[in-house]
Amino acid sequence: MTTELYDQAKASAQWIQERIPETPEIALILGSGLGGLCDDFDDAVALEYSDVPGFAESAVEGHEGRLVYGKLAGKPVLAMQGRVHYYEGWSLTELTFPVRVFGLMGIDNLLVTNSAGGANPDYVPGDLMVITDHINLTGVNPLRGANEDRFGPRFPDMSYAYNPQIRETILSAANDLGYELKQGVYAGMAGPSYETPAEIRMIHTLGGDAVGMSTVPEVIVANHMGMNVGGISCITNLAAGLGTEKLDHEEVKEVAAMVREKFSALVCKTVEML
Ligand code: GMP
Repeated sequence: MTTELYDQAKASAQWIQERIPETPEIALILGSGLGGLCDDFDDAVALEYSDVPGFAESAVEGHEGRLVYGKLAGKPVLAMQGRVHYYEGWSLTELTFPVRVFGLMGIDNLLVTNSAGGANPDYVPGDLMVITDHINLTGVNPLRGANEDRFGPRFPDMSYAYNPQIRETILSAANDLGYELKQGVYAGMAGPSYETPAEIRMIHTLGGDAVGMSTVPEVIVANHMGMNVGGISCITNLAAGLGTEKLDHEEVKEVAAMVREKFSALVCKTVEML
């Protein structure tokens, strides 16, 4: 079963490599509404997920389903324009498959972005947060099952799940652009229901600053393969109980759209400085 996964990921990596001119230095996972960043790519090559062997397609609004190669700030990058989520029904193996493929292609750096609720009462919608660490509250782990040693060890270290150098680079990029960034811990939930106010109080008490339904599985798999990970969250809403409004994905999309340019500029500058 794991041999099969390895062979499938290898075949997918080869399929992609045959269609792009060089090995990307950085893989990007672009969350809700951020896909537009790929419009800035030079020499772009777009591959529909439906064509890429083994890739799953997201049905969530605001998520396109394309893998886009191109030059961003002069560097070869490979971006996932839209991601799939556990709550859509995909298995964690399916969901993290692209990260396996990126690792086998020899891409060393992964930059993940997402939309998240602010569980830290100091956060407001529109804030950008560098992810310093995460808390896996999904109750599941993508590495469950027999380990494939060619991907990584049975018990991977997660002490530096978010690479400190990449975090510094993101902070420097923000500084250059004159942006203020929050730094905090991302709490990953399975979803799709938003949290209750009691859950948000728990998450904040446990050390979570932002809360979302993505990222954690991909970051675990990337660490398993020894990749360096950086993460940025766009705070799209006050988490449950911190505001008076009900939570709504329309609001999440609206705020993500409002921050899109700033977010894109930060990702672009980070890529340039990495
Ligand atoms: O609006 C739902 C989508 O945005 C999901 O894909 C989540 O990852 C993310 N999201 C935005 N705000 C929140 C929030 O307050 N809680 C959680 N769990 N996810 C959120």
